[in-house]
Amino acid sequence: MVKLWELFSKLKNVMQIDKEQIEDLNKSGLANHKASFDFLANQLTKQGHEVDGIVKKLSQFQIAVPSWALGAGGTRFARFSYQGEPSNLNQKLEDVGLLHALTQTAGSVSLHIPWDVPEDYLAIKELANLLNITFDAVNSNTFQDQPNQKETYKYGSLGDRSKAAREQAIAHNIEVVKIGEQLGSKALTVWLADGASFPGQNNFQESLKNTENSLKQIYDGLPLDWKLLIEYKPYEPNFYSTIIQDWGTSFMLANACGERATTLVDLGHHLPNTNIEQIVATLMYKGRLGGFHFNDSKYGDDDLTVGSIKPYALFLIFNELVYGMQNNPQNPELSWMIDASHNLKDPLEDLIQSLEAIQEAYAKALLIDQDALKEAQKRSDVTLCQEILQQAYRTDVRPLIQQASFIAGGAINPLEAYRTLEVRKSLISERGTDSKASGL
Ligand SMILES: [Mn+2]
Repeated sequence: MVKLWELFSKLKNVMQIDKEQIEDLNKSGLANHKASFDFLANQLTKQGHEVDGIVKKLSQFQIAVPSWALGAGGTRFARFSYQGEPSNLNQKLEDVGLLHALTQTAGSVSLHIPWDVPEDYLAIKELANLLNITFDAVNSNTFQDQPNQKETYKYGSLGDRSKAAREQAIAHNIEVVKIGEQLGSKALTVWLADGASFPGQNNFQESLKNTENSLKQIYDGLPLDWKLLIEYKPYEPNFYSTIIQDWGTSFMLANACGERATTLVDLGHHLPNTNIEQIVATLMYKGRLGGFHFNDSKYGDDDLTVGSIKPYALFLIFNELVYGMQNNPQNPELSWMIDASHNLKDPLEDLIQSLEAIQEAYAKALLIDQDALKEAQKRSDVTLCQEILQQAYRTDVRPLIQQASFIAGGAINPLEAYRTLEVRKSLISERGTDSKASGL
């Protein structure tokens, strides 16, 4: 009895945006929205598109928010905190709940262990339920040492030459899976910092062999309805070599593990000008694209707001994703996640912008006339091929996204609603000016 009462009192204090508040806000912009939506829907219908189907796909598209992106990030030089940051797991879920209430597209959270180990599983699940969010992939952490940890990860973890360090890292991953199981997650994401900063530091073949063997042991410990997502990255924190440096290495390791092991593409984890859309196509063709980390970058793993630097590249990537979802039934259902860091902007505003950019790229990709493109390709009409892609890209699809949010009960303009409701001000008065989010 005591337990139930405690839970109730905890839930009573949850920061939430009511449906009525959003409905009220939507009233003022509704006439304008309706006019632009009807105009666009009319044009698209004339072009042969099924507008209702597109809007439905957009409202079904859910993106996981990473628990580590709700506070201010930092650079290797400094971290400037953002006021009202969530300082515990409950508050992180509240933040995702706020994003979801406004956008109706942030329906899940991706946790990082050990930063987000729940103290009370029942209470956390109740809170997630109340906020209408689920738990997406759980992330392990073997790139930093934790207090009282026996072996160090300074020189590596799953691929380290020390057997004891490898065993500790494997055990940690299995532990993360157990935590995720209790929350209803269905995937484990492994990103390794393992590598070398100087030539001669590591034996490449030994490192790869150790990593492969460790991943196989983790894979063998996965529940049968779970996926293993293997992330790759060319450099950083190591600057000479990284063991899982590219999609090919990840793909090879996934193959060595088994069918439910897949590759995770993080947009920032490529050398400049890499053709990411082609990587997406290759992996989907082979049925091995398991997940996606959205962000944007100018130079490296900059973790900037999605769509802020290269929106056309994002559109081309979505073209391959849409094609793959329609033509590659051998590929598993994808885990969609944001992996960004916010140093200047309000993290929640930044995430609203990212969610919108993802929806925008997806909507534009859905508008590509695939039949016409195939026909133009057959005739090698290169000019027309480009025109067909750009016809879709140049369409202002925002009314479609607004409609998807509106019919699902979200705000027509989430960012404006966030500001009108003064959400950050409420968060600051609730949590204070110097709260700090755990994580990077
Ligand atoms: Mn990532």
